[in-house]
Amino acid sequence: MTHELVPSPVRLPVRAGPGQPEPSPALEDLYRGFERELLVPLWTEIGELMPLAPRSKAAPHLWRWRNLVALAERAGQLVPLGRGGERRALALANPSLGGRPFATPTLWAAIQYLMPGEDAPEHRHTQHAFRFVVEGEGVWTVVNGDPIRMSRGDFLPQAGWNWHAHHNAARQPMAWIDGLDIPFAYYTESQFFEFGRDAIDTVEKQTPARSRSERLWSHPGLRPVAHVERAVATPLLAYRWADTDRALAEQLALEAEGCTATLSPGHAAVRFTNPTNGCDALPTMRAEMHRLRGGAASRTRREVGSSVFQVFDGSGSASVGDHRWTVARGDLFVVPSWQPFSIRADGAADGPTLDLFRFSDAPIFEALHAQRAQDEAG
Ligand code: GTQ
Ligand code: FE2
Repeated sequence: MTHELVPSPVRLPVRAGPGQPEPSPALEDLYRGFERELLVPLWTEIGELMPLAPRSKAAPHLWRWRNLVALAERAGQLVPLGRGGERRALALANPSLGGRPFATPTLWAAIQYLMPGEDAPEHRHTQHAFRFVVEGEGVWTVVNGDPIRMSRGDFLPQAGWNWHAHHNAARQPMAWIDGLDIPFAYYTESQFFEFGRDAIDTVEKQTPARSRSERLWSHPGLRPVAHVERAVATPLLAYRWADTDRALAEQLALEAEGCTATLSPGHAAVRFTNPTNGCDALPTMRAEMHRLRGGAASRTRREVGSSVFQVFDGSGSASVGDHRWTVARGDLFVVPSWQPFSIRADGAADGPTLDLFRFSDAPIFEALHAQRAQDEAG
């Protein structure tokens, strides 16, 4: 390991500004003294360190699903899967985060790919994770020995430190997206990792339609009385598309009947929550499904913290900061902290909806009482 022993030079003021000293040979000498002693004065850095509002280092960016799938398919042919590499996962690398595999300063988003019959080996880590499926089926993710079917539209949380492996029981490959708090754990230096068994049990290669977790926890409003403790992460390991779809459809129908408010006209959304406490399913990540009626637009909003969106169905446009893209099924885009964003669905009210999966780091900022949001005009 090499240590950088040369301090970065203290910025000499070109001219004195508000709260800045007059340049002089004596001042220059003082600044060289700071450098030798590894000191940096606040007055040269304060604008960058304490801006009036968040100025994200991340950039808004869009990744096209068809391009990701094509590369994942190639990786499936060329890159073997096994111990050490652990997963055939391709992470979205934000163009403004120095080439690191980070979608935002806190969030990892990757496309993962399994060939027919393949197993991703068992491991566990403190980073929280989930899978979201935009297309395909045939893979079971095995969490603490419980095989969980993965199908289109399903949200599958895997809280930190649970053993997990993935098994493709089908004759065709499958791709999905992973969301993890890897960058957050990286910057806060809080990661632990353990390898599991090299091969998962044949029992765990079973392919039940319903997992043990769902049989116990997937009954709305009903909680097993033997399990009344609050759990920091959800014990329900699969949130099925049929339920999410119905919740969104009914929300829009009730809005049309004048019986409920939505986020804005024609914009319904549901959040995936932990049935033991009503909070977010995972301690560090919020996950939601949004539905916009044809022609409807979300409000324009800025929020502390960052988000990743994936279009689940339909088409429309997304606007983030000064970027604007047309989006279609599978496309992914990131919203950096405090950048204004909005979404609009193509078509007319009686046409198809625009459905978007969204995840964010909001629970971190809410826990720290650092969350802020602002609605913008237009
Ligand atoms: O599937 O266990 O995209 O551990 C990154 C790290 C997926 C996984 C990722 C992981 C996994
Ligand atoms: Fe993992």
